[in-house]
Amino acid sequence: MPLTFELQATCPDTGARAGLLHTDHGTVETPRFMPVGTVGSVKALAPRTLRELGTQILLGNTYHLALRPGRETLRALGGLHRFMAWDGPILTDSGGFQVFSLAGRRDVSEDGVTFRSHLTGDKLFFSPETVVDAQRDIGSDVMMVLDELTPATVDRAEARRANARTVRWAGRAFAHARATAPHYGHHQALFPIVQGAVYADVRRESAEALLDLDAEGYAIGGLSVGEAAPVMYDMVEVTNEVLPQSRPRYLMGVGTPQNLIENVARGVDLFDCVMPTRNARTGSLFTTAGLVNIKNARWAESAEAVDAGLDGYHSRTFSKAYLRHLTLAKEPLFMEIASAQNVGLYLWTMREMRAAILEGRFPAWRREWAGRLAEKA
Ligand code: PRF
Repeated sequence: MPLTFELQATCPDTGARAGLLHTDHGTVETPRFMPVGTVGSVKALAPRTLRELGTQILLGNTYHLALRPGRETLRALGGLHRFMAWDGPILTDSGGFQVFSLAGRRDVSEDGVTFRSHLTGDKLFFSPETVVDAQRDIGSDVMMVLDELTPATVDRAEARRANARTVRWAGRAFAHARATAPHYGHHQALFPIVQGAVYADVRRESAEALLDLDAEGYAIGGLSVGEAAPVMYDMVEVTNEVLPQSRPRYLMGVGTPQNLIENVARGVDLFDCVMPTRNARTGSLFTTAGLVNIKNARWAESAEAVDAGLDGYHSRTFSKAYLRHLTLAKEPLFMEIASAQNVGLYLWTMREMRAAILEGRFPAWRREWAGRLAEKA
């Protein structure tokens, strides 16, 4: 079945929306955060835990999965859902962002990108077409087109040039996806990616050009790459003025809980970010009481729960002193508890926003929480 998006409510005072995204692996309530499972695992969290935390859709990375375990292995084992034992929806990033982060190890032409594997040093080639083929082997419910990333500092001419190529590549990706079939019996949607750096006119031009594809959803890329947060918010706003109300909008690789709130207020439905899992591994916790550095001596004898404001097992069961001890002792269990806390907090934030939008009290919720979540506990 094609991917469909059902708009349930819109906030009369902001651009916030609540909706349902129907996929062959189940329905996703939006707005939603997608935990990042780059290589087919959300670090330290088993699928059962992810479900308990409220995960409804996960993200995987084509670049990493194509390198290891490789497309043939995934194909032989029936795709990523079966391989990682996650039966909910999966969205895969195209590899564009990863390849463009390989400074000095890549060569871009109109055809595609040549790069060296960060694992073996082997020379590899990604094109708009091969990246669709790889995502067919992975079997993600939502595939992303290959895009050309630019640094935050590019000038307008370079942003226009790179975006024009991203738009041409999206056309090729859609033509290829329409000419190929999924391997595993479920539908695979393909989302194009709006680029345009920090230039409102290039962003508008990008979104308008991609409308012709009549895609099942649209992504916004090239943000949260070093620009100031208000600039990101402005770019999301101008982009969402052009994108259709009737399609889901996914803001790639964003951000802090405060960034999520501000972008939901501007009409974004889906997010992913490594921040909750990455910060967990350095002892930086997101909690309903604000930011906590669990290594701080302040918590040495704290019997308080990791986060009494959440109702998850990991957040309620263990004390801050115990988690601090595990972190300093580098005990693997600290990764599980801290990751469950941070992913749990992100999912809680999204659920709270969704409920507030459905109940017509999103502006009040935003006033109460946006600052609170960003303060030091
Ligand atoms: N493009 C792709 N993946 C991404 C991004 C992008 O622009 C970003 C930018 N924040 C994160 N992940 N393909």
